[in-house]
Amino acid sequence: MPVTEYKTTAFSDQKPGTSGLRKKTSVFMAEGYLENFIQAIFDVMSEREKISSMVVGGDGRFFNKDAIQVIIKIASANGCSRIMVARDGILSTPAASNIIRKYSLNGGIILSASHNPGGKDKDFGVKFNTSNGGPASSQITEAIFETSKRLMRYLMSDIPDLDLGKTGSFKTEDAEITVFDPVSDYVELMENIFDFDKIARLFRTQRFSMCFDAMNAVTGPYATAVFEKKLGAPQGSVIRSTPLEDFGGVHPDPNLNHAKELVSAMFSANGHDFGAASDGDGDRNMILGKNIFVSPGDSLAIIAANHHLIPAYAKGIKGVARSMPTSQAVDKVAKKLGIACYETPTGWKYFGNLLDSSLVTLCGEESFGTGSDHVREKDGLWAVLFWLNILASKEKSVSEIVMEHWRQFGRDFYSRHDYEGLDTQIANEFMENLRNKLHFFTGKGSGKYEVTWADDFSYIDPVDKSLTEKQGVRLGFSCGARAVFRLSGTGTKGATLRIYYEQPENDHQLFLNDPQLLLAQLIKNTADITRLQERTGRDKPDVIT
Ligand code: VG1
Ligand code: CO
Repeated sequence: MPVTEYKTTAFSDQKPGTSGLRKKTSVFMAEGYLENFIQAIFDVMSEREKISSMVVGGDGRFFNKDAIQVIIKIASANGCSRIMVARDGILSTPAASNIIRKYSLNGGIILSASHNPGGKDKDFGVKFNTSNGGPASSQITEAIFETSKRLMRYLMSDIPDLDLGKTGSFKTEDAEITVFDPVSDYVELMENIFDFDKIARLFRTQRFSMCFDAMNAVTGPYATAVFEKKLGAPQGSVIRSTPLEDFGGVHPDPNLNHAKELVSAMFSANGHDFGAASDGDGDRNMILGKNIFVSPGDSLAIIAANHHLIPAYAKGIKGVARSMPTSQAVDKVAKKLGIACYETPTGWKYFGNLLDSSLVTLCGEESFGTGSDHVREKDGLWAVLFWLNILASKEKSVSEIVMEHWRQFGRDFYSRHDYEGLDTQIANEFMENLRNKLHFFTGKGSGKYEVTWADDFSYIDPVDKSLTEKQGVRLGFSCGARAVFRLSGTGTKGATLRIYYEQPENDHQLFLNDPQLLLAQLIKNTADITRLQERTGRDKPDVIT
C-alpha cells in the first residue's frame, strides 16, 4: 500500500503523565497533534521492541472513533502487520491488557482520559501499553516525549477508513486488520478466575440484589454480559449501561461524589445488598454494601485477606503491592500471611516489573484501583467479581465482612483531599517549599500529632533497579498517622494538589466514626504545620474521597 509522509511541526507538550498523555479534546483534534504522538510511539519502539502487532480501542468518548482510524493508518505505515481493532472502538483498559497478553501482541493503544469527563470541550487521552500488557515504563514514555519534541514527519498508509461496526478480518497489502468483539475474551478470562456457579447461585437462591453503575462509560457492555447474562442478575441491575461520547455529562469517576444515584440507592431503606461502579475506561472500582462504603484501601486489604476463597488464588498469593499514598491496611494482612508487601510510586506502571517477576499477585491504589497478575492493569469488574465471590462464599453482608476485618486488623481511617485548578506555579512552589523544609517539620505539632519523621518518597525498582524520585512528601506523626502531599499527573487544567490522610486505630469503639470527623485534628494540624491555606490561597478542598 502506498504510504504518505506528512510534514509536521513538533509539539513541546506531549509529556505523558501518571497514565498516558491527557489533554483537552480540542488539543488532540488540532492538526498533526494526535498523529505526532502516535508516530513518536512507533519511532521509539522501532528501536526497542518493534510494534509488529497491536490492539487499539478506547472508552467511547468523543473523538474515539476518528482517532482509531488515524492510528490504524499510522500503524500500518510503520510496519505493523497485525492490527486488532475493538468493535465500535469500545475496549476497556483491562480488556486491552488481556488482548495483548492472550494474542501475544507487541503493544496496544487505548484512547481514554479515564475518569476525566469526555466531549468536544472536555478531555481526551492516549495510553500506550507494551507487550507485557501493562502501561509503558517511565523510561519509554520519557523517550516518546523526547522524540515528540523533534518529530518533523509522520507516516500514514493510504487505506480507506475501516467499518468499525462489523467484526471480521481483512487483509491489505501490508497488514491483517481484525475487528473483534471486545467483550467475549474478557468474560472468558473472568470465568477462569472466579466461581461463576457460586455467584450465580447467590443471585438465584437468595434474595440478593445488586446495582452496578457503568457511568455511561466503557464497562456497560462488559457488566451487562457478566452480571445480567452470565450470572443471572435481574435485568436493570446494571445502570447507565450504554457508553456515551460525553458520558451523559457526568464525570465517569466512581466515588461518592460522582455516583450519586448509586450511592443514594445503597443508603436508602430498601437498599441493595451490593453496589459498585467503574470509571470511564473500566480500570477503577468502587465497592458499596447496604449503608456502607468500602474505602479502596480496605477493599484491597479484604481482598488480600480472603484470596483463598477465589479459585484462581486459592493456592496462595505471592506478595502484594500498593502505591505509596494508599492506606497501609493491606500491609497488616501481608504481615499476617507472611508475604512481602511493596510500596511503589503512584501509577500502575510501577507494578509491572513486580507482577512480571512473580513477586506479587495483588496490587492496589487508593484511587479506586485494584488488580492482580491476571492482566497488567487495574481491573474494575475483576474487583467487583472478587467481592461477589467473597459474598457468595461467606454468606455474610458487606458490612459484616468489613467489621470482621477491622476487628481482626484494626481500621485505617483514610481520606484524600484534592485541591483542583491551582495555579501551576503556586502548586510547584508549595511542593518545593515542603521538600526544602523536611528537616524543619520534625518536632512540629504536639501530642498525638507531633511530626516524628518527614521525607520525599523515592523508589528503587527491585527488578531493574531504576530510581524514581520526588514521588510525594510524607509527614509521619507520633500516633502512627500520616499525611502525604503530591501533585496529580492526570489533570488537564492548572495543577491538582492531593493530600492523603491516614490514621490507624485499634479501638473497636471508634470503628464506626465518620473518617472526616476522626481525621479532623490530623487534617487541621497538617494544614497549620505546612501553612496550607496561606500558601495555596484555599481554605477547603474541592473534592474529598
Ligand atoms: C491518578 C491516581 C493514580 C492512578 C492514575 C491513573 O493519578 O491518583 O492512582 O493510577 O490517576 O488512573 P494522579 O497523578 O492524578 O494522582 V486511570 O483510571 O487514568 O488509569
Ligand atoms: Co481509569
